[in-house]
This record gives sequence, C-alpha cells and structure tokens, in this order.
Amino acid sequence: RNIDRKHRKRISEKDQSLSDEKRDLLKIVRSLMFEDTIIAVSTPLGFGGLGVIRLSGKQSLSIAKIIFKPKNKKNSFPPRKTILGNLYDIKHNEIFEEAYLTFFPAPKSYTTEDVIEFSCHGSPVILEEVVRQGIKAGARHASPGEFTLRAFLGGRIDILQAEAINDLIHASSLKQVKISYNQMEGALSRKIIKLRSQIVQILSQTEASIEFPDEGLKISKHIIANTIEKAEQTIDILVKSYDLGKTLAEGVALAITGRSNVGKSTLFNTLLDQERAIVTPHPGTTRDYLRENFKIKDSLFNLVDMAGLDNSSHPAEKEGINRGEKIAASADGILLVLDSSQKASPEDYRLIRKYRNQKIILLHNKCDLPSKMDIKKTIKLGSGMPHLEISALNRTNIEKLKEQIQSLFVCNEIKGNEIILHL
Ligand SMILES: Nc1nc2c(ncn2[C@@H]2O[C@H](COP(=O)(O)OP(=O)(O)OP(=O)(O)O)[C@@H](O)[C@H]2O)c(=O)[nH]1
Ligand SMILES: [Mg+2]
Repeated sequence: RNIDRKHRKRISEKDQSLSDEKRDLLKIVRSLMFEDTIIAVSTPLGFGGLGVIRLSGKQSLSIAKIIFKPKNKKNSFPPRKTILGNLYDIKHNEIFEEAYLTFFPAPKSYTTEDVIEFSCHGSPVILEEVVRQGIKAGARHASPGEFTLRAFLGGRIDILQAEAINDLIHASSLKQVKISYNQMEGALSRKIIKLRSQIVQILSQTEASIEFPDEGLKISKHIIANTIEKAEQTIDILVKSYDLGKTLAEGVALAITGRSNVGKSTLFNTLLDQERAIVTPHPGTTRDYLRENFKIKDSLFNLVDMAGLDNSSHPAEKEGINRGEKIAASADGILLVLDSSQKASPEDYRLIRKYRNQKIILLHNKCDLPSKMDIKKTIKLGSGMPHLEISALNRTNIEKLKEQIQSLFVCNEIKGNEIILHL
C-alpha cells in the first residue's frame, strides 16, 4: 500500500533468501500485522524530563489528529517537523498535556509504516494517559518488541539487525554498544549475505559443470577449493568471535573456589565492593552459591562464590559442593584460593591438579598473616599457572588481581566489530 516501488524491491530482494513456505507465512503475517495501528510508551516508565510515545500503522496520523491539536491551529503535519500542541482527553474535551508531535510518513520511518512520535513530559501518569487516549481513538497497545517486529516484517531490517537493536539497548559496555551498532547498521548481515552468495555461486557453477560439461561451463577444482577455503576461514573467524561476543553479552563467568575458610566469600565481597556474602571464622559458612555481576574497566564479569570444596558428610554441604564443582567446571575462569597462613593440605593439592588445565589464577590469600604454606611447591604443582599473593581482607594486591583477571579471562584477540553475540 504505502510502500513505494524502491522499498518493495528491497523487501522482495530480502525475501529471495527465504524458503517458499517462510515467504508465504511472512506475507500472511505482514497483511495481518499491518491492518491495525499500535501505540506504546517508548521510554522507560519512570520520572524524567521527557517521555516518548510512539504510534505506528495506517491510522497513526488520523488517531493523532483526534487526540492532539497543534497550537498554530493549522491542521497540517509536515513530515519530520516537530509541531507543538496539546493532548486531549477526548471524552471530556480537556487538555491534559503540552507535547511535541513528529510525523514520519511511510516508508521512511522506523517501522516502514506511518509513525507518529509524541514527546511529552516524563511522567508515567501522563504517558499512560496518552496511550489510553490513543487506544480510545482506535489504536491497539503494542506487544513488547512489536515496533521492531514491524520494521523486520516491513523489510527495513533483517533478523540480525533486529537482534542488534535489542543488544544495543541492553548493552553493558561501550564495546558491546559499538559492536551492536555496527550490526544494527548491517555490517554483519552484509558479511553473511556475501558469504552465502559466494557459496551459492560456487555450488551452482559446480552443478552446471557436472550437468553440462560439454558447454564450456567447466569450473576448475582450484577455484572451487579456493572459494571454499576462504569461506571456511571467514566462518571460522566468526565462530571464534562468539567467545568474545558471549562474554560481552552475558559477562565472563568467574568462579571463586577452594577449601572452606580460605577467604572465598571475603574475596567475593572485596571484588564486588560490598558486603554481599556472609563471612564468619567458621568453616562451612557458605553452602549454596551466590552470583553477582561486577565490572573491571569496560568488561562485565559474572562472579560466583560457593561452598568450600572439602569432603563433607552433611547432605546440604554435599549438595553445595556438587553445585560448586559444576559451576567451576563450566566457568570461563577460576580463582582458586588457598589459605597461605595454613600448611597446604592434600585437598589443596587435589584442587590445583584438578583445575590446572583450565583458565585459572592461583591465589595465596591471607598474606597479611605469617605464611606457613610452601608456596613454591603449590606453584610448581600448578605448572606455570598465574599466581598472586593477596589479602582479601586488607585489599592487598586486589588491583593487581583485577588487572590479571582482565588480561587473562577477557578475550581481546578479535579485532573489528563483526562479532557474533548470540548463537
Ligand atoms: N587475616 C585474614 N583473614 C582473612 C582473609 N580473608 C578472609 N579472612 C578470614 O577468614 C575467615 C573465613 O573467611 P570466608 O571469606 O568466610 O571464607 P570462605 O572461604 O568463604 O569460607 P566458607 O564459606 O566456609 O567456605 C573469616 O574470619 C575472614 O575474616 C585475609 O585476607 N586475611
Ligand atoms: Mg564463604
């Protein structure tokens, strides 16, 4: 309907990459979706200077005209120009807010449909009232993500870009913002489309050379091998980039482990800079694990404190140890804590052996107390694993530890912003 020819062409080009069934399904969904006009508050519900409400669909403008009257009394809504006016309670014909309206006609809008944006004062009461009036005037409350869904169904963005918009909004670091922005802008999509078309081309050339060998369509094995090798390399780099992508999106999972009473919870609290875990002088204080996010510079970490991994006959402690071992086994990094004010026990040695092949830092805690541990022996057993003497209680070497965590557990190998954030 409102979509111009150029835009239709873009949609159909994007649709070419889908199977027939998906294409038909998309057509049905599009026709159903585009029938009604949706409305929702686009800014977080809370108190703020400004709040934005968005309308999208065929009736956006006519609905806006019912609830909004320009102050200049002209009934014209030029595209992409802000117009100052009043919002009305339509039943009582009462003004309840002064707002700016901007009209983005289809297809050059976020959703590719006619879009109206109201910029109001950031009061939840006002914003909810605007939505209520919009619904009274004929709009439907949008479901979560529906504006972006319409942008996708309208062919303005593909699924990778839709995902990137969500990532951009929820990004926990500037690095993730940059990657998501790049993906939203289409860089990753272009890379995947190019890769796909190279593979499809080589496949069709291969088939043609088998079926019509006498018609000069033969393709050299060398070219086929070369193209496949290059595609493999590109895919390999993208797959590897997921290590970084996952840690950017979810944070690096970091498990603090070790025997009871070595100071795991104290270290957990020190790294978080808050008294989150209970600390007592008694072994077996922590039974179930605790999980909290914290940041070092721009990197997000998901830190886990757990029960001490000593042998225990108590069912609750046994379960705590079980859970702790599972978490440590799947963590991106381990902080193995030893109490250097005590002699190393066979259990300490067992844990060093158990985890020495994982990404790990060996921590000799309680360095503020006289050492009774043969530190060199533990380091030797760890065969070259990074180690540090710290006092979690007095914060000795904690900044050094943060630097080590950052350099060891955060993947920095991938250059550029074309990174897979989700599988
Ligand atoms: N002197 C000194 N004491 C510490 C240090 N770190 C922890 N402690 C003390 O060691 C005791 C045990 O600390 P926690 O942090 O509860 O030890 P944990 O490893 O979590 O113990 P469980 O939860 O029982 O496995 C407490 O009395 C802490 O104050 C340190 O660096 N120096
Ligand atoms: Mg504890």
